[in-house]
Amino acid sequence: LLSVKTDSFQGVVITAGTDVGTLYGVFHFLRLLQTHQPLDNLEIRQTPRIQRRMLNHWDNIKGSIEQGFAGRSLWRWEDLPDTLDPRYTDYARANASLGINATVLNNVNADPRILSDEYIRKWAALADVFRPYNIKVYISANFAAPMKNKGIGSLDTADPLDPGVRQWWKQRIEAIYAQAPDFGGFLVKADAEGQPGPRQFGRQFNDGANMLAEALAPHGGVVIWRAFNKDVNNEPDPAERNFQAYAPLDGKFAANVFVQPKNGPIDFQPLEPFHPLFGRMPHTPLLLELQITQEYLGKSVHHVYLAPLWKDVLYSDTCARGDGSIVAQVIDGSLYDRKVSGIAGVANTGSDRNWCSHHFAQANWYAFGRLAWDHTLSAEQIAEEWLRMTFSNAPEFVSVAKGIMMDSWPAAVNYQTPLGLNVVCSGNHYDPSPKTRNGRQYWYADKDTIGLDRTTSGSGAVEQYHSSVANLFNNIDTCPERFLLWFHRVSWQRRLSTGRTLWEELVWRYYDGVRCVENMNRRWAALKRFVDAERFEQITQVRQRHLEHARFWRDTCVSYFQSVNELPMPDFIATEFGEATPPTVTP
Ligand code: GCW
Repeated sequence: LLSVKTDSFQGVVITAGTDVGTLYGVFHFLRLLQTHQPLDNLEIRQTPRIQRRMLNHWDNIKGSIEQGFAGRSLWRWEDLPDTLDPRYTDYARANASLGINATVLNNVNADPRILSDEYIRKWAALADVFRPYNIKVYISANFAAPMKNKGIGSLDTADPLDPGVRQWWKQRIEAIYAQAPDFGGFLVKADAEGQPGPRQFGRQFNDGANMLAEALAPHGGVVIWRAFNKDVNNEPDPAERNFQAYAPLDGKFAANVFVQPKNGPIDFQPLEPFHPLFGRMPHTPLLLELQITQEYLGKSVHHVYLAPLWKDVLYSDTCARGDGSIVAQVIDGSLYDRKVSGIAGVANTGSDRNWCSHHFAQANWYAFGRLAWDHTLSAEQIAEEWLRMTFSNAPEFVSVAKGIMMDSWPAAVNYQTPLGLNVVCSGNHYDPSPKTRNGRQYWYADKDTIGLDRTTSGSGAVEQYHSSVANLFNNIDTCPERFLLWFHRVSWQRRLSTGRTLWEELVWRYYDGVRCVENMNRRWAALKRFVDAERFEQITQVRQRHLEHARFWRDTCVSYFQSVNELPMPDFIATEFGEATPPTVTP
């Protein structure tokens, strides 16, 4: 984008080396207009830092969405390919405005029918709609599809080294490219949570991935193989599993295979240390999986702005090639001078009229796209852009609303999983359930202590990190307190940096998290004059539910932990937080 002024012309020139570059340039120009930026001295040149900027939809063929909280799937499979909902175009345009250039249409818990001729025709029609917006379609493949697809050859094995199986995939892939010539490739969840995989047939992950990769390679397709394999080994610590399964396979994957770990080693918790695989698989392109949909972060009820969480992961130092080898450099390829790169976000879109249910949840879709394009953007800047384009450019509105957004994630960590706790939730991943989760899998509380000892004198899990990182986490004095109970088993009486004991600090954080939500809501109430009545009312209502649920988390957790350690409630509850009585909820 270049502002030009001559005697006969004044304007902005938008140009690029490719057509799609021009499209992105125009969207950027619109963003400048909508956010009221000056246009007279533009000299903006951009290239995306990450090549594959993908949404992963966990949409099922029957129309439901796994961990989706914004209505039914956008894809109307029964009407495709003949009827094309205009929302498909809106979806593509919205994504293109952020630079998102890839979408996996179906759930990683994949229905094999998606690979049938009938369904290929359906999703090839979606690919046709998305193509002008530079969005490539990918599909989640069920690894046992050769055994499950009646009518397209039903084999009695899916062993990746079996010639018949290899042939089956080759033919399916040819059928796909005949309909969708720019098909991106397969995303695969293998040997995890009941999904089939090569291990079932006595083979390794790389055997499975490479078999698919070989069939896709002549067409330019790739395999994205998820490093999420709960069922694979008997390792009781879920934080260790995926590293153990994948680190030994580094260098054994074909050139067109990506391995896709989640941001942390367990599962999209409110806060996790970065996944130890980042920086420990130098010969394999790793594609980072983030979760935009708020599976563990209050679903569509809690307002949690996720850009700070993602920035936190992207800017974690793996130390893989000396200090300053951040996760973002592993992902964008710069750390290893790699030519290929990718990032994925599990989508939070659905057929709700506003796409994402909670009005503020849309900021997370937006932020994912912006960070995938340029991870150096700050969470504040992205929030500000989104607020200005979504609600108002009024400076008083923007600064207050941005403050609310920026406070929301730290608050959620505090009222759900402070100090390195994780998986405190019940099976619905929404409500608290500390009583059923107390154990040696996630954390363990008894009368005197709490936390898991993952240090070198405990399970040794910390050694999955590069030694500089491992040393930091291993030492209780240098381990960041927000990860304390993740790596250490700690006495309730230990004094922390705040001067409070561990028990006091835990209580403090639960109360402080809720107080922060109260504060967010008060600030929101003052913004009424900037927002239309309909959205203001909807947001105000859902904020009230958010607050009540945050209190439920606090009261359930604090009273449960107190029932375990039998310590008195700290005095500051009355003095600092104005609660005369301790919580009475029975966990
Ligand atoms: O966290 C779990 C979710 C599952 C999901 C799985 C995965 C798609 O509860 O719903 O399945 O992770 O990431 O594969």
